[in-house]
Amino acid sequence: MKKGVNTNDFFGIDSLLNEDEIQVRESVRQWVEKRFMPVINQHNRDATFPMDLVPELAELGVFGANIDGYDCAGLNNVAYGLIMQELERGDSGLRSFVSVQGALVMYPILAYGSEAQKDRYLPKLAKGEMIGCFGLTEPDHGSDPGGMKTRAKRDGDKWILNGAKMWITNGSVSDIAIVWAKDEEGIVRGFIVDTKTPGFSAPEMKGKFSLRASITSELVLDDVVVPDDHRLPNVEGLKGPLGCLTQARYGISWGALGAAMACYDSSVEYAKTRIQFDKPLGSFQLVQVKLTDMLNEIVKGQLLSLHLGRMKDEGTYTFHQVSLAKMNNVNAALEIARSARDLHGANGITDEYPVIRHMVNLETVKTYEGTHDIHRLIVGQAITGISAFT
Ligand code: TGC
Ligand code: FAD
Repeated sequence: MKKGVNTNDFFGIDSLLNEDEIQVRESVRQWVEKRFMPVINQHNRDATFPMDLVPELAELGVFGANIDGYDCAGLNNVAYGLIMQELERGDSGLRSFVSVQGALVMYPILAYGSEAQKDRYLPKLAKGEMIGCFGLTEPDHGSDPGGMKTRAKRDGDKWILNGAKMWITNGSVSDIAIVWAKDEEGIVRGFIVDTKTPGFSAPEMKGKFSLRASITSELVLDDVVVPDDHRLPNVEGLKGPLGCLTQARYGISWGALGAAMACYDSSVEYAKTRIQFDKPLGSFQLVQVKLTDMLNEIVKGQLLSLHLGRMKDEGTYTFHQVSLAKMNNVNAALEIARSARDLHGANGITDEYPVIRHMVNLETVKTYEGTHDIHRLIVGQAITGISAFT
């Protein structure tokens, strides 16, 4: 048998990364391997998130890693993407925890908040001393957040919030919630809600078969009084929350590749060691084709996200391009995970191997942050100039 080539970097993509980017990737990869992998299976079985690791994640600098100042790491967007990749190589729930904190809680405060709000919240969120969640989706409004029923009624220098949010990552472990609500004129506004405020509750949602190592909650707002200085002053309209989603979707395009790589690596190892018909599985043409298809999609996805990251750093990317990358890479990762599950035979349904966990996680990743079909329609709108939604 001839020795295989290095398929970890089949297209020499490392040559397009600088030393800092590679170093960040390696340090996060090592942390995930050493600190997260030994505990993930138990957390996945118990449907819990390892909250005890939050201080170490903060120490690694992963919360709001692409933000300058406010005790954040100030990395470029490619290094940030590589962090997402390595976290999701561990588990989509781990990447979710970090992307919600950075892209959906810190980003809106940075982009739409007052200086006082930035000074008050961002350093604590960066250090993991405060955890946040993002409440956009409602029981009756998922893909169409513009139809939200949650209301914010002005009362002097205060607002009174009423409504319900659903499927909110980290809702019941959060200190603050970024809540999106319509005012009396129907204008969408963002609020930083202290989760200890009377009338606010966040019951945990149970029974998930996917993203088990991630806390998902409802948010119930029953006459929650929020001071006006907790409103995000520099944005109004649906483009506020949608602008945050662009940040998170960018990270997911990288993250999904991490999950795909974990499935691919496990498949290569399995194909070399599992013997059937007196030969390793990897000697059969059909198995080689499966491995080739996996690697093919990983390489294409890496190049897509890398170019997108460079454009993001230059400030030239569009949200339509982000939709295409999220849509493509998550779909490819899910197909890779399904193929890997098949290749592992019966072993593929146990948590002795990571593939079934990644496979079911990726069903969520394909749905949240805009479903696959919603992203196809966002790109379709860019192509035709016609919205499929109105
Ligand atoms: P539409 O008229 O298209 O847009 C309203 C305004 O927003 C602008 N816009 C965006 N801006 C920035 N980034 C984006 N991605 C944007 N998409 C649209 C748009 O230009 C317009 O601006 P303006 O100035 O003209 O007012 O609004 P629509 O109601 O027709 O929207 C339809 C649609 C489908 C695009 C949108 O609502 C959508 O993306 N739906 C999917 C919902 C979604 O992704 N929800 C995610 C919830 S958060 C979550 O899942 C967290 S998961 C946890 C984790 O990440 O780990
Ligand atoms: P629906 O909108 O009801 O869609 C159902 C199906 O119909 C999908 O296949 C969809 O593609 C299709 N569909 C809908 N509209 C159209 C159309 N116009 N044309 C064609 N097909 C269409 N949300 C938050 O705000 N914050 C969070 O932190 C968060 N975390 C989440 C964590 C998990 C584990 C999950 C599962 C979800 C989370 N979400 C969160 C919610 C997520 O963003 C929504 O589930 C997602 O936007 C889809 O909404 P929906 O589930 O209501 O599906």
